[in-house]
Amino acid sequence: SSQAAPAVEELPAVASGSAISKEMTILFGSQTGNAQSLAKKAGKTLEGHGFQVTVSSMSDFKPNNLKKVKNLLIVVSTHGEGDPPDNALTFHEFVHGRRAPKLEDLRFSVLALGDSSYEFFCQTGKDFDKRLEELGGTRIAPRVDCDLDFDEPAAEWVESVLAELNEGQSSVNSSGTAPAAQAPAAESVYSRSNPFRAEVLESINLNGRGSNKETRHLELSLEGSGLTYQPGDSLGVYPENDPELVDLLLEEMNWDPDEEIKVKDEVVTLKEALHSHFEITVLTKPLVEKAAKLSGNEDLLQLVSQSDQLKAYIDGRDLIDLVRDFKPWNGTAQDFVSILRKMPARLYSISSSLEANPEEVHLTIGAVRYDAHGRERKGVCSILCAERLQPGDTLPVFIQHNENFKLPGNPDTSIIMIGPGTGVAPFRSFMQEREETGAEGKSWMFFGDQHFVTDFLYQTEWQKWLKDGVLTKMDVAFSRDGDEKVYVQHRMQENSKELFQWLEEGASVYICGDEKHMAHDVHNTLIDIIEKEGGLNRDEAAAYLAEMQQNKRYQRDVY
Ligand code: 2AM
Repeated sequence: SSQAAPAVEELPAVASGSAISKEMTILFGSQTGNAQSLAKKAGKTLEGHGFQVTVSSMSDFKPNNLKKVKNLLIVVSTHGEGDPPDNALTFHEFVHGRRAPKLEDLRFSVLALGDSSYEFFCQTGKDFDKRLEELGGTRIAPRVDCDLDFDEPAAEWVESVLAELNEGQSSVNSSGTAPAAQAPAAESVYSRSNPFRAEVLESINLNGRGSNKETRHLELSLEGSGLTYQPGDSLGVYPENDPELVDLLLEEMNWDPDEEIKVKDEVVTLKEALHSHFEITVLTKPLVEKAAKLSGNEDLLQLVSQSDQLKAYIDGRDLIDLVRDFKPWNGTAQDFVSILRKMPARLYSISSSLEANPEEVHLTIGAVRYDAHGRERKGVCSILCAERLQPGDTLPVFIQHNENFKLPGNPDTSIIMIGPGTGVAPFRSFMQEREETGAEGKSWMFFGDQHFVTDFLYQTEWQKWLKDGVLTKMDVAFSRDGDEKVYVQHRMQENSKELFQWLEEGASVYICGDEKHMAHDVHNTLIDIIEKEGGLNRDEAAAYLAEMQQNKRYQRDVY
């Protein structure tokens, strides 16, 4: 309803014949915090143009109020196999369900975030966009799908929304971005678009000799940056490509490494551009399609014409494979480089507490190495950290705040932490914080990895916290020490009675780590336990967990 709206100048009539309301609801669904910060930014911009804006997480929004909303912006990311973020799940389900209301008076627009190297690129945004139209809504502006480099398209989307709301002229300043679309004031000057060069203080392999794994513990200095973070936040890191891969590419393409290349407003050598400005390791569908257009190569055009073939081709292959397989490449290096994705930042869950380590940030990074299509492949950032980065070197970093993975506000609240492998990271931060602040709540850690002897990450720290009572209880699952696999969820099952008791007493549950297998299985195990110990049926048990999630007592940081 628009009774409280200030006077509106001449505005075009909408479908219902009434003037456009100056009320705007912005709902976000965010896992890592990007959609959330973009939603807030959009909110500030719209407020600057006289709108009364409500910005809310989808999980905090009462679905029954949807009917009353006149103007709705949705900012939502997509995860895994086209899945909504946790805090979008319930709302996504509601909107797609039979109880969703008719929305003939609704005007809406969707900003979708995603990663074009995944098959179901921006799927959740596409879902909402399609469904809101089906329910009778009218688009304010077309949906915008953003790849990893989302800042510019997101700002353009806000502008197009404003323009359509007949606010266009005043919204665009000379730099092309809306005036209020700047980073919040009173924070560090360093951000995603202006990263801080953090010095490496320490770099240690946490795994013992003979392990199948290499897990880097990095300590970085934030001195002089003004950057701050809370347990549960992540650190964004801009990596550089492996110089060997860069040389291989230059050779393969017969390019002059010293050729000057334009990257945005900068001019750098081709070698430098390939080293630190562009992604050369991942093939995405849009990239291969652009490459086909650029080269006009018949075989490549044929490949991109069939979605299934293209999908099979890009799996496990990189840019070097592409340029080898579809030679020769005509045209300039500049043209070729301009189809590449800008080097995206990698996000790592922070494994330290700032309270306990002033002006430092610690990371726990698993080195990624595997074979595919006859060549050894290496993770860009993890291998930079494991193999090339030395103490004294610097890394461009920024803080990615994550409101969706936070210690309980009340230090007396019990916490249950489930974090096998590098999923241990934020829980080291939680423990350091609780120790440093003298929090009294109980805490229970489930950790797992392959072998006790080589892979018990931060073992002595956990043992000390247990001894000092900072940690109440710890259960570990070493999957490859016995004849049968044991995982964290088996330890949870063995402790189901006590675990359910903790839940009943108000404990919060946190999962961090692998999404596809671990987090999924642990989620189902939680439902099993609630079903069994609570004497509920499956649906009721799922609802119990869903309610915990709604109340922020069940939080996940999964990847
Ligand atoms: P595995 O590699 O021996 O199968 C950290 O990587 C630990 O998580 C390892 O012990 C790994 O066991 C285990 N893990 C693998 N799949 C899992 C799953 N679906 N649920 C829980 N833990 C899993």
